[in-house]
Amino acid sequence: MRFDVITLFPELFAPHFVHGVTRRAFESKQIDVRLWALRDFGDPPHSRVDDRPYGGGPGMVLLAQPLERALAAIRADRAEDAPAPLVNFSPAGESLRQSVVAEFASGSGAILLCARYEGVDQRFIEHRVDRELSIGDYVLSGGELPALILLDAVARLQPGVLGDSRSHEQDSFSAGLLDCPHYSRPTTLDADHGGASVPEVLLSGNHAAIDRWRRDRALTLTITRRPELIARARADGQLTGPDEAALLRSTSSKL
Ligand code: 4FV
Repeated sequence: MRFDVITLFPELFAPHFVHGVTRRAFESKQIDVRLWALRDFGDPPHSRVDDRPYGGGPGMVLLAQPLERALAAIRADRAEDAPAPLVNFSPAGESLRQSVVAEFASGSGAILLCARYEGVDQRFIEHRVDRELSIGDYVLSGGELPALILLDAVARLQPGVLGDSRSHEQDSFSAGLLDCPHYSRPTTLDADHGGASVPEVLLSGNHAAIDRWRRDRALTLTITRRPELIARARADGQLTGPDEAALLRSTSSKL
């Protein structure tokens, strides 16, 4: 799949494509990222890409025309029948969730607009942008980090990227729940490190019991920290009888 990124700072991206498990997806071009420097499409004579907001006020706004030129160049270069969606990152967008990531991970890619300054001329958004995504209720200096977050989350879902595909089947949110706790060596920490031991069930080799224990811990943590996720999982029919029993136990134990 191909992602074209419109950005004022293309140099911010490359370091993220050569480290960690996702490197394989980028180097193998499973995720083919093309970077387009918005400055190359600026208004002559000084490649201007922003100007003051009409109506006054602080800051600058990204101009529509340089963005139109960049988009036209990308569409011509992609030359695809089904035009890829143009995505703008903004606090006003729909929240980026694992379900949205999964959509992109099974698609043909997208064009990612990384805004800067106060944002983008609204006419370009209304006329050209297909989808606005938010990574959270805070204001960033630019859309590059949100774009990298989407690319990272999509890359790790590509076949063969995570050593064991169960890894992402079991992750947080793919089951609509927070993840269970994880433990590794040693089975018991020494006293000055708290002396805590690993839950016995994890050493039992009884995988049905281990899966049940992990599911129950994920449910308990989720009902405590993100009860709205439990409501959504229940509404989506993702909770079984034993799940509801575990939730009852965890909520009644708190009473
Ligand atoms: C943002 C967010 C975000 C707003 C103005 C870029 C900045 C600047 N994008 N989730 N939160 N974007 O703060 O996605 O242009």
